[in-house]
Amino acid sequence: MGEATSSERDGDEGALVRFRAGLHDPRTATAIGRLLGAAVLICFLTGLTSHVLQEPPGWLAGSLPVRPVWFYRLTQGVHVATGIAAIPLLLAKLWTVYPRLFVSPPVRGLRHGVERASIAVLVAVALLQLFMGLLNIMQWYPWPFSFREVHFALAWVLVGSLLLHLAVKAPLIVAHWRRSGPGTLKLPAEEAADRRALLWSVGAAVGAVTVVSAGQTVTPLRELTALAPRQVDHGPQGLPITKTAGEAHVSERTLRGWQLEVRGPRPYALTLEQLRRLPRHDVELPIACVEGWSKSAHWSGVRLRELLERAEVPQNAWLRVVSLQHGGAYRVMEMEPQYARDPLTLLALELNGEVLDLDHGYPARIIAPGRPGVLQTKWVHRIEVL
Ligand code: HEM
Ligand SMILES: Nc1nc2c(c(=O)[nH]1)N[C@H]1C(S)=C(S)[C@@H](COP(=O)(O)O)O[C@H]1N2
Ligand SMILES: [Mo]
Repeated sequence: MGEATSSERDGDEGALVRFRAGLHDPRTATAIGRLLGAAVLICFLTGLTSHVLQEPPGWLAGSLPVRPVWFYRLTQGVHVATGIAAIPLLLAKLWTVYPRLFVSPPVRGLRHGVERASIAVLVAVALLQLFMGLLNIMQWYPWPFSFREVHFALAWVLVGSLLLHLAVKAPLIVAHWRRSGPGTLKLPAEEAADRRALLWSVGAAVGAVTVVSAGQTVTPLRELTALAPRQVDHGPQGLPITKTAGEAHVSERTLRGWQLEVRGPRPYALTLEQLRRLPRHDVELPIACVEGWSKSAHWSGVRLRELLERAEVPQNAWLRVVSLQHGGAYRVMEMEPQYARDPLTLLALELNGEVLDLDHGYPARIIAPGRPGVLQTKWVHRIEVL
């Protein structure tokens, strides 16, 4: 990037875009770019965490963390909050560099060509990733493909093209650090004021989008959640609902004659009455949805490990938990032994002091520490050993 401080320096480019240098100066682009880069990195790492917790590769599954109980609540809350904050950063970054995006001739040689191509990919993928993520947490699925798979693939393309971009810019970055300590490249006063105003506006925009959305997971901010897709106080028993019983086609009628089946070396089935007579345990655990909302709640029920011991299921067994729901991506969930054997993992019968609402998974649902909400299966019907 050159050091144009006036709109006229680049000739025909200047005629196309008469910009004020303070708003488009390379240092402004760099300052915003650093924040954006950090946000993308945080999104990438927390995103990978989400991926691994939901679909761990075999070699890792046995060592997924059970503590702290709010592990996924934190990582996915940070993922979505950082992703939202990245949107104004990306727009500001594009604003500071857009005169550079339309230089002519578009390609001046091999190196320049590679640079242009990497930037084109970077910009396109970053825009797609951020807006698709945003639509997803707004519960809008206008596309026919799996959000998760595409979002996962784009994450690698995004990080790859970002690294390529930094590699192409490396000589400039190095030169910048060699040549100038902070403040040596002084802008004229008026342009410096433009630059400060821009940075303050970007900061304010990032702060604003964060404050109006973070309340979906940071409970003290919940009064401010004007834009959050989830109001964490809405919903029966003080907890939001992702999929209602109606949507899952679970009703009093489909539940008639319900029994919990536990399959193992000594399989058995229990009616709800029998289940209620087993020793009760109380835990305080959050539901942390992949879509970024989360809330802690008080659960009461039977320890999963006691149900397993009754069926003489071995300590190191992997489980499959099956819901009464017909079809749907979350009907069946697998559980590694460290969760199955944890004293906090319950087959919950009560939520916040009341019998589970039908929408929260009546008669029985799984609640386990540290796991994504999608794995907290509702309307549990059968537990199998893998
Ligand atoms: C810097 C850009 C981003 C990167 C690199 C990124 C990366 C990832 C990755 C790798 C996953 C795991 C996908 C999987 O389980 O296979 C993920 C999940 C997710 N991301 Fe992002 N993400 C970014 C931005 C966003 C934004 C802006 C939002 C929303 C505002 C968002 C929302 C989500 C959601 C809701 C999930 C969970 C999907 C699911 O399991 O159903 N992401 N992200
Ligand atoms: N059977 C079944 N269980 C399910 C789901 C579902 O669609 N079907 N949704 C999951 C998701 S995505 C979340 S975040 C939690 C939400 O639990 P809640 O609706 O009780 O708040 O339930 C999980 N359990
Ligand atoms: Mo969820």
